[in-house]
Amino acid sequence: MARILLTGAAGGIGTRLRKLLKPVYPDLRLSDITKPADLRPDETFVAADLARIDEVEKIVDGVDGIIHLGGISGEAPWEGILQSNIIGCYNLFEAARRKGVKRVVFASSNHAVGFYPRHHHIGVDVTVRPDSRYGVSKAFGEALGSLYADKHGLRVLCLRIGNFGDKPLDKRRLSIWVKPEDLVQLIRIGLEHADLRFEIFYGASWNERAWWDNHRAYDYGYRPTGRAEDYLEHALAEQAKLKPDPVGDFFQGGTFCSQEFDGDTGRVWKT
Ligand code: 15L
Repeated sequence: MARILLTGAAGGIGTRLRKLLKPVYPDLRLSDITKPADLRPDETFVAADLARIDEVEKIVDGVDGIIHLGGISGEAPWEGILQSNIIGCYNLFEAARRKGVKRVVFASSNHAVGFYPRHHHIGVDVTVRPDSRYGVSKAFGEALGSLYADKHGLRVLCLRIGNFGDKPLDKRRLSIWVKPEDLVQLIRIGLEHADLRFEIFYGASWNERAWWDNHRAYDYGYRPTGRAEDYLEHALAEQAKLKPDPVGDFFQGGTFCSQEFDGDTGRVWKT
């Protein structure tokens, strides 16, 4: 893999990943709508608005693989999600096809399936159950990836990222935490593994309380190094500071489920 494009390079995950990816892919092109504040002289940055296909074609031109983190990274009003995550994601896959890019790693999210209750253990073969407009945009991106893989031969890996960071932030995150170095491992499978055509993996470390069956990632050689239980005390202490959230605490997606919730709790409890 010679030249790699990282979209969303100025965002939370992108800022951290840039530093971990540069030694692996020295010819790394960074993009975002605004320049990262901490851009170093040895980094290459090209600004682009994902909602404009002409700009997306420019950043995609000449790259072998794309790590697509770009877009809005949480729940937001529809217009923003539509422009950045729906139109932006379409533009990314379509520009990749037009420019002959070989591989795309798409940053999906656990929020594509956030309305599964926590007592359900799910794989990647379940029906999507988004918990937000943001989650719907991630399910859309996975569907686009599948289409471009089947119809145009693009190799695509969708990563349903849990919670990225140095340690699990609370009880929920003990089940979904992903250590930055483990996310890099997963991305490298997407960009380099010879057998990969289209897959969805969970972007999670070795979490004993996981709600997800991530065996497909392990089949491709994934060996996470982060262990959530090592941070149990910290996570439970942080949890104790939070107010109870009957809807959010029941479902995998947490506050993304309880936000704007005016559904039928009696019915959802039975799911
Ligand atoms: C996500 O998809 C978000 O991008 C991130 O900000 C967190 O909210 C994370 O999920 C999570 O579920 O903790």
